[in-house]
Amino acid sequence: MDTPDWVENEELVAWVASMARLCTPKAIHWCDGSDEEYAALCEELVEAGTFIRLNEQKRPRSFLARSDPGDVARIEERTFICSRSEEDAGPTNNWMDPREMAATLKGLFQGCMEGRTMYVVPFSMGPLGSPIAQIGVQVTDSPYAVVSMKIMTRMGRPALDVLGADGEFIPCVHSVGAPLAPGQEDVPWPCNDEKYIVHFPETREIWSYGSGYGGNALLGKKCLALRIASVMARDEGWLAEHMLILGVTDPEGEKTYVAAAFPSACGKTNFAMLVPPPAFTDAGWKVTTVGDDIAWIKPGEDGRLYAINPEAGYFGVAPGTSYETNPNAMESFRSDTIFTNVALTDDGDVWWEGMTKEKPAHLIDWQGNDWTPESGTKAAHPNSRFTSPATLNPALDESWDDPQGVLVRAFVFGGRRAGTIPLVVQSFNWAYGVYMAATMGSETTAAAAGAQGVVRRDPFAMLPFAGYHMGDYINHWLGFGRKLRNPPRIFQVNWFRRDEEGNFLWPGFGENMRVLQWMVARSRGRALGLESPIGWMPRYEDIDWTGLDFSEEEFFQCMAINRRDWSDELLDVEALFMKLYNRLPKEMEGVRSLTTSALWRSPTHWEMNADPT
Ligand code: TSX
Ligand code: MN
Repeated sequence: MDTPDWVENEELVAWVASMARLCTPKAIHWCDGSDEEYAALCEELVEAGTFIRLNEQKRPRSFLARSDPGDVARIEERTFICSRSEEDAGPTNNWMDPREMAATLKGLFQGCMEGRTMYVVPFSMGPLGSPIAQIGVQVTDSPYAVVSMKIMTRMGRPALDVLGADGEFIPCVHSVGAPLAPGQEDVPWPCNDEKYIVHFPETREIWSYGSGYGGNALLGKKCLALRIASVMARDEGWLAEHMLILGVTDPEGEKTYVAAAFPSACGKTNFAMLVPPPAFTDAGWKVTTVGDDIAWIKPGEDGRLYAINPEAGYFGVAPGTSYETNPNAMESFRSDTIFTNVALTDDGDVWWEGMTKEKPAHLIDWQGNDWTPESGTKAAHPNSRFTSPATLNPALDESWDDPQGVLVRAFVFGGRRAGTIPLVVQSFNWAYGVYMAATMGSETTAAAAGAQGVVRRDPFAMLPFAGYHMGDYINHWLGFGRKLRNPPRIFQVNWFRRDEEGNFLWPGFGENMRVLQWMVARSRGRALGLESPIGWMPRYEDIDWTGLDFSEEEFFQCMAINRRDWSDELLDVEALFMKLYNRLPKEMEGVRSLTTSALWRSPTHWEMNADPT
């Protein structure tokens, strides 16, 4: 159990020793993050039956893992924010008294790694040595978590070198909660029915018990980079956001970076890796990926905003990903990838719903059973994932690993809405933009023709990820904007509007480039927009339609502001504001009431799009 000589941080050594006393593992393994270590751990996972090695020709150095069927997703009901005051966690988080929770955890973790190895996983969230990055150290008894952290973060000795002898790290404790008695045989996916995902925002600690899956087990991602980092960002004056970051290069070579927040099931990874339509690519337009899920954003000396992607890989939803919807993602997992809960083909490759038009005649499904198209079940779990390195993405931005970050000129907030919300609107100013973000939401996909699902409000797409009161979160954004010089422009988009028959009005995917182009031009003060009751909107002639047959009529359908729909919308927003009322900044109700009155006095241009009533 010797500590390697390259570990010089005494505080870390002491913490690891105390965790070992608590969890009583049979061995301690300090991860150096080398490729040899990764390969050896993968081999051990194959021998343990957790991993199936995929066809080396088709999917080099790649593996399939099948989780326990009861451990397939994040579990919001078991996620806790344990701030000293319940009020600080807010009405949208589960809270428990930190002392009570500490006692519970102590009981759970006592001896929880018996018979297993405790891995010590140092990692950097963000480019090594970046002033925006943070160092974390996860102890875990899951080798699956270790190899996933190797792909998703800058893991191992280089992170410890940045930490140095007296740097600070965020401690992350993880156990699958499945101790092994002497001689007891292990299972392929150890976990525990009792699960706890716990955050202590004041002491900046993370404790996760009982799950080996995704955000529950890879503690650098949702737990550190969003829940704990959002608290640090509030206290220190920066932003930790559930946002992708992309770069748009125009034919002159001028580059503009955009950060965008979408709730789940809106195709965030697809947008982060967007392939422009042929007419744009031919003209010299390019979209490059900095990140697909999380952005850490700090004001620079110049009063402008610089963003890094704290991650180093993609933990993406597999179903629906194809060469049609996202060729760059398809390339990113051509090799060196861990697939979880997808289907296995007869030639040792992977498959999921939506990957190809034709279903394979035979598969092994995500639970290990024989599957044919007649089975009537999903071959891959709907939340099945690929864990692939960012460096394999052909569209990776050249500055993705730049410690300084990239200059952000626009924020985009999107949702999946069948009605009401136009294709694109630019907010009048920062406060209106914060209102757009605070009120964004997605509809439950009740796909029946014309039927509209229930809108689930998801402020900033951060509802499951804010480490403190959502009202304070909105207030932090307002105060943050006041300190900026030439702040990023803020936009709202909706690729998912439908007609009465339930057909999508907008072709989406690569065609979103046309909307992106207008937003980029607006952010640089170049394109025109017309005033509407809800913000600035492009006219038909303000969008570049080269190579797409899309009529003015069709465009108006995507852009229409229907007064009855918006009256309903503004009332629905009131319900959200009631929930947050005691910490909601006054500006939010102000924007809501100004919009309510503006709706009935809109400029004439929009009358032709609006319902006349
Ligand atoms: O990811 C999506 N994006 C963003 C892409 C950059 N999806 C996939 C669903 C989300 C998980 C979309 N689906 C998008 C979109 O912009 N738009 C739609 C809706 C849609 C689906 C199919 C068609 C058009 C729109 N067209 C045909 O099927 C031919
Ligand atoms: Mn996410």
